Parts: sequence; C-alpha cells; structure tokens
Amino acid sequence: MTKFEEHPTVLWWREQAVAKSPVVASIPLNADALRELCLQAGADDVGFVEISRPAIADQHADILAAFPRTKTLISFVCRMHKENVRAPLRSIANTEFHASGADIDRVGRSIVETLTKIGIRALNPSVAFPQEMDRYPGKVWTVSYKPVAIAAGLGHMGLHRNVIHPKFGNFILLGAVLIEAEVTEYNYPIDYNPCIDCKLCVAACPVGAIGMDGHFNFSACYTHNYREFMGGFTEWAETIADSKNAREYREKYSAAESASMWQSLSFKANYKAAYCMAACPAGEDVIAPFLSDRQGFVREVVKPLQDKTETIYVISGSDAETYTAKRFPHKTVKPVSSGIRPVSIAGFLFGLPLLFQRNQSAGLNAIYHFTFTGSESCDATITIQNKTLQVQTGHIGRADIAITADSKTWIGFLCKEQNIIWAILRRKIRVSGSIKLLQAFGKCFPS
Ligand code: B12
Ligand code: SF4
Repeated sequence: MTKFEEHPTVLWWREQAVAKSPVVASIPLNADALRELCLQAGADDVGFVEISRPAIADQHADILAAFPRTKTLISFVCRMHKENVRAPLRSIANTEFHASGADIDRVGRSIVETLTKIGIRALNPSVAFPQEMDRYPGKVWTVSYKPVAIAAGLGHMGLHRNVIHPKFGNFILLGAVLIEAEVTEYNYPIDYNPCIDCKLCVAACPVGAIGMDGHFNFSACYTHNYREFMGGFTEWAETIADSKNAREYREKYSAAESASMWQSLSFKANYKAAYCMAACPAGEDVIAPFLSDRQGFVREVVKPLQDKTETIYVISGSDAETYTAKRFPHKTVKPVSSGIRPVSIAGFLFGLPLLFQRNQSAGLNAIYHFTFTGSESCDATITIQNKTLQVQTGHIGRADIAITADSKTWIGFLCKEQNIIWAILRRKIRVSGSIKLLQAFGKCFPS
C-alpha cells in the first residue's frame, strides 16, 4: 500500500491547492445569477433565505445537523398540473404527486451539481420521502419547507395549511437546497396571503381535517390520506400478524385493500385524498373559473370529490368518525387505528397536540399533572379547556387530577400492551383524583 504522504491523490491535491484561487464559497453569490441557475435547472420560482433568519430559527439545529456549512437556503417550487390533482380518480392525482416530487428531487440535484462544479458545496434534502424512519413517530424529515418558502417570498399557507403561490396557487411542491455560500440579496415574505378564505378546502376534505377557524386535525388527515404510509402500513402488518388465517384477514381487509397496499408498496405510496389542494381556487393562474362562475366551479371541481363513493379511514371515537358519517353518508366509514404508538414519554407529550380531538373534549375543563418515574422521569401539565389543549413541562396550576406513572408502564399502556387496571393495582400507575377524568382524557386522544 502506498504511504499516505506519497499517495497520488494527496500529492495531486497539495500541488493544485498551492495555485488555487481564494475559496469560492467565501464570496457571496450574485442573487440574479443564482436565481437564473435555479430556473434553468427547472424550478418554477425561487427565493433565498439566510440561515440566521429568525423565521426558521426553530430549524437551525436540524439544518446544521444535515449540512453544518449552511449559510443560505435556496427555496424553490415546481408546479403541478392542476387537472391531474383535481381528478377524482386518485391514480391520476398520485401520478402527478409522484412525478412532481421527482421533479423537485431532480431540480435540487441539478442545482447542487452546477454549484459543486464551481466549487460551492451544497446539499438537497428529499422532497418528502425517504425520511429518517428511525425517528418515527417523531420528526422524520430534515427541513420543513413551508416556513422556508414563506420566508423566501414564495407564498403563504392558506386555510388548509398548504403554501399558496401568488401565481401558481397551491399546485406546487416545495424543495430547498442548502448551500455554504452567502447570496448578495435575500428574499422576504410577500405582503398578502393568496388564500381568499372561500373555505372550499373545508367543504372538500372527507375527514373534516380542516376547520373553518383554521384548526388542522393532523390525526384525521394522517389516518385517511396516509393510510398506506407509515401508520396504516404498521396497522396492516399487525392485522396480518394477529389474524388466525386468511379468512380472518379477509374479514378485516377486502381484496381491493390488499391490492391497494401492494400497489403502494410497488409504485410509491398512494395518497387517499389531497382534496383540500384539489379544491383550492386561489392564485392568479388558477382563479379565473372560480371568479367567473363560482357555482359552476363548485359543481365541476368540488362536487365530484364530495360525491365520490369510497372508503374513508377514521380512528374509532375520533372527530373524523362523527364528521364523515354525518357529512358524507354515501362514503363507507372504516374505523381503524392510526398505527402511531409513542416509544417514549417525550414522544407521548409531543404527540398529544397531533392526536387531540377537540370535539371529543367538549365539556371537559381540567388540569392534569403527570409525574413520570423510572427510566424517563419528568413532570408535565396538560390542560384541556374549552376544546383546546396545552402541554407544559413541570407542574403548573392546581391539578384536578394527578397521575404518577412508571414511564415504561405508561408507554406499555399506550401501546395497548399493559392493562391500566393491572398497573393501578400494582401501583405502577397511581391516580389522585376522579378516575372519570382519566377516562375523559383518553377519549380526547383516540389513536
Ligand atoms: C409532516 C407533513 C405532513 C403532515 C402534516 C401536514 C401539515 N399541515 O404540515 C401530513 C401527513 C398530514 C401531511 C399531509 C399533506 N401534505 Co405534507 N408534508 C409534511 C412535511 C414532511 C413536513 C410539514 C411541516 O413542515 N410541518 C410543520 C409545520 C411547518 O407545518 P404546520 O402546518 O404549521 O404544522 C402542522 C403539522 O405539520 C403538524 N406538525 C407540526 N410539527 C409536527 C411534527 C411531527 C413529527 C408531525 C408528525 C406533525 C407535525 O402539526 C401542525 C398543526 O397541525 C412536508 C415536507 C417537508 N419536508 O417540509 C410535506 C408537505 C408540507 N406536504 C405537502 C403535501 C402536498 C401534502 C398533502 C397535500 C399530501 C397529499 N398528496 O395528499 C397533504 C395536505 C394536508 C394539509 N392540508 O396540510 C407539501 C405541501 C406543498 C404546498 N403547496 O404547501 C409538502 C411541503 C411536501 C413538499 N415537498 O412539497 N403532510
Ligand atoms: S380552498 Fe379557499 S379557503 Fe382553502 S386554502 Fe384555498 S383559497 Fe383558502
């Protein structure tokens, strides 16, 4: 083996490093030229955000963990074909989502490739998947593109929480490239929200995930729309494991559902809805049919999605179960589990706002003090009041009920592996206050 000091690569680098010009990355990149480079790569719009921007401060750690040299985020969008997204046939919409996702990855990669050639180090995280599944059910993605796109002046989140571009509407997917250079000029949020507050996203969503007041029911969207992704897949696999034979499995899953799962595994996971995005008339390039004939637009775009007969997946005892049965009686409501099981107390506390079903909490006003002991000891206060939820660390205020629990036992109980009565009898879980309040608590977080 050649000695390190005499290795051809080491010798080559040392020779050419002497003659090298100043490090390119230390010179700010011209914003116009960089913008042009991104458009040439296939982006439909682009903006730049410096890493120190307060609007993305909560993402610093994750961004720098992925690429410690990051000085600038290039935020870009690729347009989707709206007729495809709007088609009630989901195979057509999913083809569009996957093709546009591939565009984002291709554009990001192409920007990285060009910058690398001129000596600027850069990295493009994935459009959506793959993600870091070892962190599941926590934050499995790297960069939250929506806040970055907003900071870069590419639009604002509408009532449905998708980013609406002022021109292209919400028919865009988002990407970002992290680069080690500064840019001569940065971009800032646009001064109006393209959302026109028509509430058609509310009307179209089959599980009531979007509230009139802007509340987003994560668990409702995730359980139905993502039925063939992480949680739904986990539940499907567990159903197979728990079934005594093929006949019992078939009682729980139809042939169409098995085939659909096969399709997702073979051709990329399929979304079940995205109707909020399909219905949205906002954006200069999109709004004409809505403004010229509002009723006609609803008839042509929203009604077919509402009228579609299909299976809607809901968590048993959730707000979505009640909503879908009442609002869309012609759709088949199938109660399932979300498949989300916390693996730590931190995960349990983090997940509460995502699982909270505000209508199930109606009439409940209580302060819960949790004391977790054992492998993950910590204190938490959970306040449920007027259909809202607050999770705080420490014990705050006067508790209506205090629960002391061994952390492992509590996680086992949440995963349905431990019986709570057994745990109470063995004093692994101790409750001071009305047990009814504990039951009411459970009702707010069906999973
Ligand atoms: C997590 C996620 C989801 C979650 C949460 C959706 C949401 N509102 O954020 C679920 C699984 C429900 C989801 C659904 C969809 N998504 Co999505 N999703 C993401 C992802 C990976 C991160 C989103 C994010 O930044 N959230 C945090 C903050 C900024 O968003 P927020 O709305 O304020 O927060 C809500 C939720 O995110 C949730 N939340 C906050 N923190 C955390 C942490 C964890 C661990 C979890 C699980 C949830 C969660 O609670 C908040 C309030 O409800 C991004 C890709 C990425 N890397 O950025 C795509 C992304 C946001 N999704 C996208 C799309 C297209 C969709 C769907 C249309 C998918 C589809 N084809 O059906 C639906 C639309 C649902 C909707 N109305 O929002 C696009 C949006 C494009 C656009 N124009 O804005 C993105 C940007 C992907 C992309 N690269 O283009 N998605
Ligand atoms: S459908 Fe209407 S209310 Fe919903 S985000 Fe689009 S413009 Fe806003």
